[in-house]
Amino acid sequence: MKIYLNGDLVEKEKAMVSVFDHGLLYGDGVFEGIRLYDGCVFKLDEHLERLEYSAKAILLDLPLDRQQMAEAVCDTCRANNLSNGYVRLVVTRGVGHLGLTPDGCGPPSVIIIADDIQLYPEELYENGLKIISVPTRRINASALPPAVKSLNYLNNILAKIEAKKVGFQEALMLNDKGEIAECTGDNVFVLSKGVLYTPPLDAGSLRGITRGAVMDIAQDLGIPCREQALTRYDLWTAEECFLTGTAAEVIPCVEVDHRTVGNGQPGQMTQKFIDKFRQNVRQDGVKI
Ligand code: PXG
Repeated sequence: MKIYLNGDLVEKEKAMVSVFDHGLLYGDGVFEGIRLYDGCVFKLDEHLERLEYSAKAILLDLPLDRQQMAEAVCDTCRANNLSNGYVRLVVTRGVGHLGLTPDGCGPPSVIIIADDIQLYPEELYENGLKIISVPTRRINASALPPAVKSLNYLNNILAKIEAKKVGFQEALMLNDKGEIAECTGDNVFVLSKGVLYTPPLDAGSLRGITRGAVMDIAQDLGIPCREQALTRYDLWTAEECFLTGTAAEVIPCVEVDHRTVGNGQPGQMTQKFIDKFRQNVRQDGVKI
């Protein structure tokens, strides 16, 4: 496997970063997870825009412009003969000294890994996922904008561990007001009385690319979609619920906090979103 590392494509075993890289020392950096479907990178421009915004928000100057970054992503996929997979694009503050200050750090380290993807088993798309809310909260939006996809995922990791410890594959994360923020790496949607709802970004949700794609599908299907603060009660009493993310795509959720959602089967509308999303990913990509 070839890894893109600061302009070179190097063998996996030789793809090393320094122990003084501030991405490792402090989680000081940003990243993206991107999908490749049938030789086309899905929503590449949207991912690169989000990466640029994340970098800008943390005052990190990306060493490559949009076009160069796009080429680096495509080159990495080609170098690995990949036509379907997952691309992890990471930019760290770079190598520096001990101490928080980024003064003396740099240049930023750019890492691109293109690999196969570990998806949820197909069985879960057919029967639905069961999720549980956990004690670890999403970081307050006034502390760190949730739109910044930074390398700091510790609270999401703790949430995942908490869910797994009690036998669930995915955790529902709340914000400090007790409203729904998102799952550990996926956005949340519910369908209630013909309207699709998802938490607003200031509730602590990432501006998910899949979330955006699902909102576009809702428009195409003529289903009203609202960004609205949601509580656990709204999920317990919804007719349908699903999660969205680059890795998971659109996955039905049939149980929240031991309460059955709808009739306990993936909803009909959810199935429409899954089908439409799976169609779109094969049409909307950038050829590598
Ligand atoms: N919320 C969070 C906190 C995320 O990190 C999403 C929602 C979904 O966004 P997209 O743009 O993918 O629709 C994400 C992104 C992984 C992994 O290894 C996935 C994400 C983040 C971190 C790791 O599967 N998803």
